[in-house]
Amino acid sequence: MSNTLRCLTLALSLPLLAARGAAQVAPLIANIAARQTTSLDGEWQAIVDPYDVGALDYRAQPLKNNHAFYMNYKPQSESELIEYDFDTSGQLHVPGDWNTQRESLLFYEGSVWYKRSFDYAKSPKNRLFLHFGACNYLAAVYLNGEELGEHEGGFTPFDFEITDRVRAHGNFLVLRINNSRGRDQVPTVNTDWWNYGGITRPVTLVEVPETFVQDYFVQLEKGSTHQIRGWLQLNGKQLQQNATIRIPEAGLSKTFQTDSGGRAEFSFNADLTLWSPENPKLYSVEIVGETDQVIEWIGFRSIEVRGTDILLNGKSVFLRGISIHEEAPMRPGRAWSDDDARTLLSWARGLDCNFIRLAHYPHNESMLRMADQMGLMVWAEVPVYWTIQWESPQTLRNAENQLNAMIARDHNRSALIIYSVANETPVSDARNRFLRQLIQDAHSADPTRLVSAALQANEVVERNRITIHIHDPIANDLDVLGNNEYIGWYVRRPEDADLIEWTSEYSKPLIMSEFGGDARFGYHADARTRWTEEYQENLYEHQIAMLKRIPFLRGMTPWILKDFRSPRRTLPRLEDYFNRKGLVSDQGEKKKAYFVLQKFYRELQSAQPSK
Ligand code: GCB
Repeated sequence: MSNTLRCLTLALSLPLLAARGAAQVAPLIANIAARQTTSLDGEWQAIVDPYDVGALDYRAQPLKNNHAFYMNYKPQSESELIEYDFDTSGQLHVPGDWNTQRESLLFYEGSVWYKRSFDYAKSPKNRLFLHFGACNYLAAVYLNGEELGEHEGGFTPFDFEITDRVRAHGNFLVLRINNSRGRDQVPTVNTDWWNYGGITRPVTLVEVPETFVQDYFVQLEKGSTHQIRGWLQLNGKQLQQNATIRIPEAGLSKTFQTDSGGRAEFSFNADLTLWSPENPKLYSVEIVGETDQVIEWIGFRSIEVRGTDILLNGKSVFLRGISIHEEAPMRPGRAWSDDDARTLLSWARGLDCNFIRLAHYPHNESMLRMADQMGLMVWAEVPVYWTIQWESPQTLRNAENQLNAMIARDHNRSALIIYSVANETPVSDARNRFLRQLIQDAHSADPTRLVSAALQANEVVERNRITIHIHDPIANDLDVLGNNEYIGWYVRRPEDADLIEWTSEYSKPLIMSEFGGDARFGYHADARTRWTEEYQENLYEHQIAMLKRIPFLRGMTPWILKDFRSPRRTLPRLEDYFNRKGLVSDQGEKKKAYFVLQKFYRELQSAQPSK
């Protein structure tokens, strides 16, 4: 696939697409739920196309005529040869992965074409955008037989402006989604989660005034609990305007002038009730221009690091966390809805968590908004996982795009405190350079959050003493260190945790970002028998005893809340293509280890409520 075709959500890519004559790539529009929207969710026609015959001819050249599926062409006579038909090819629900909608697609990796028609009566003065929550992995988008552009990356939103292309009647929108894995992609070919393909998040038409509030950042200044600092960005022709930030409940109304680029930066004092897990206070914030206004719920809190401490609103906090994959709680497939988020996060709340790790890629926006409401601090991450192609500039650009899109979508969520740029990546010069660039990107896109990565420390055995020493060339660049370890599962016995000492070269907080072991719910035997609930329970007991002894530990996100599908997990009856490290089963049944962790978190909570 040519790079020049890729619809990147950064302004960087604009000239490339313009050169190809594709539609203008639109910058991300913040908070689309607060705009005038029309949902395009529902049943879409779908053609499964493993050989890409809808895009390429038999010489592998791009099809340009009515044989290309995006033309949605119907034969004009009995004799005309057209070898595709959306109307009789079956349907897939959007949003949703295709894997769990048809049995034949469970393991499918390749292309699927989606089509739906719509009418749209747009106000002549307004502009119209087509917004996708996420499509995994590569999406080529066509409207009324013309290409709008492409987007790479399975977990971030993107949109196209279709103001001049939409018709009042009979629009047809076609997408080719391809979820083939590739070495140079992000993630790369090897992961431990299901490669769900499809239009996995909602599709929305967003109508806005000619000049509209495109994005804004309204947060407390780094280190402050009373100074709001931020910016707003207009998009359109009337870029110089008066713009007002209003927080009625806090008695605030501040007016600014946007510059010729449509931007205003601001800083002002505010007397606010701070957001925290104990009191997840959100304010209605109005961003009002002369031509448009958006209302948003925003919480205000500060998050900082001092020595080995993490300070929330100036006070030391221990992050009682759990890792979560974006899988639906009580049905197969990707999670995407408010209900999915509510159920997953209430399981975390039930454990007495104040923190969640949204692994290993940006989760849907509902998860972040629900975390804001439920008072769960969030670690969000990009799928820079295991063995990325560190030497490839294109791979780096792709990872940067995904990181920037995640930050752009979620930078007003008070729950979000940590951006993680990588998971278990093998140390090398090229990897260090790659990750340092991402760390720098995250800090400059949003200086208020902490940046971390899940590292892997090695053990040293010296005369009966086992030490695990935190050392990594990128550690100095991070605000918070993450570390994954599997003592008692992949290495050693659970009891060996009792003998292990942890040391660190850095005066920085550590989050144990993973530990755990597999258990099949309902399988019982003694604690030495692998795959039983007793084995997992025993492992958690020894882990917790060890973690309590790490002086610089400031949080943990055990692996993982719920069993999740993984193609790596082939063992019949025990795995059946599921990673079974969940504290609850894929059916929501709680395993014994769930209660061990819950007990520990309850003790921590009652020992020091703000900890
Ligand atoms: C890890 C990975 C995680 C896996 C887990 C496991 O270290 O970060 O994605 O699922 O181990 O279960 O092996």
